[in-house]
Amino acid sequence: MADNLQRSDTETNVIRDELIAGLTAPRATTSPKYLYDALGSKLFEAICELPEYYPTRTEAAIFERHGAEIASSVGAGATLIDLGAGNCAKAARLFPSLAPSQYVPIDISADFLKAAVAQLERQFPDIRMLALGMDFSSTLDLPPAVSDARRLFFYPGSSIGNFHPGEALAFLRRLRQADGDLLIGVDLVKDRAVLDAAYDDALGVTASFNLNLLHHLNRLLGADFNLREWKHRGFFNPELSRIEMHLEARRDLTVRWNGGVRRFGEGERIHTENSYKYTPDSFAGLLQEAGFHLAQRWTDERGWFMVCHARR
Ligand code: AVJ
Repeated sequence: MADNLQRSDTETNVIRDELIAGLTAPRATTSPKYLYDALGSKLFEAICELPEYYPTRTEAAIFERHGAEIASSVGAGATLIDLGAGNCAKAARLFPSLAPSQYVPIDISADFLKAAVAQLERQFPDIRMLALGMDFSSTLDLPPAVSDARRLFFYPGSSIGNFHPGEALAFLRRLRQADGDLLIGVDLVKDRAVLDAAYDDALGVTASFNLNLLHHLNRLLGADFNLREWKHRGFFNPELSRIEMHLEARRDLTVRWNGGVRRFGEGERIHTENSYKYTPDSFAGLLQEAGFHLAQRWTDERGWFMVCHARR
């Protein structure tokens, strides 16, 4: 996602300050966005292929099975705004049924988007396309080239789960204020063993994904994290209805970076990600609180994942 970016000195300093503040806090934390350097993005793609990681394929099955109903609920001719589009593959599978008039993929890395869009423009010459490289979590100011046709924000993959519920509510409100309807994928609360396995798989790909964060921090901060001194933890916290990922120190150790140092005791953790899980009702409540009207929702037979269409 973010590694082929040219950053200004100011951006680099903001990143450093944010990371150092998190790492030196009494309970060390880092934002999940730092999991996605070039290798991290590839490891996430590998996670989506794991037998234990059900969200991606469960959501795809819902779109496959209910595609016609979803299309008739949403209606043709919308401006489809794809939040965190990546390789644009999820949205592209919906083009034949959704028939958007314009497609606007947004991601932090515009370079990556542009290649995907060039390909899609040849495949779907009737759909106007506009790739935007921006951080949509900080702004939704869309350029005038985004058409005034009815807007549909597309936010699949349960990415909403990375936000604390309060932040998720604020984000949904901003989408609504940006004049959009919403098609969103949300992961649901389920048997704890299923959740634990999805974030701590037998092959250790999720462990690698989490530990790779330390390589990324070493590059961003000039730090000396030794990956062999850290252990992946990924588990469901039922009180807070979220998966938590942490990196845990295997022994007492010291980490140094340009201009700083932190000691970690054995067993001490860096909290690297939350992934909130909703019930159909708790998520419907959140949509309603944000001012949306739930038009329709679809789940798989096991009730593991939900896709919602909400109107403003
Ligand atoms: C990309 C945030 C939806 O929370 O399931 C997968 C990221 N982390 N395995 C998720 C993730 C560990 C994923 N999201």
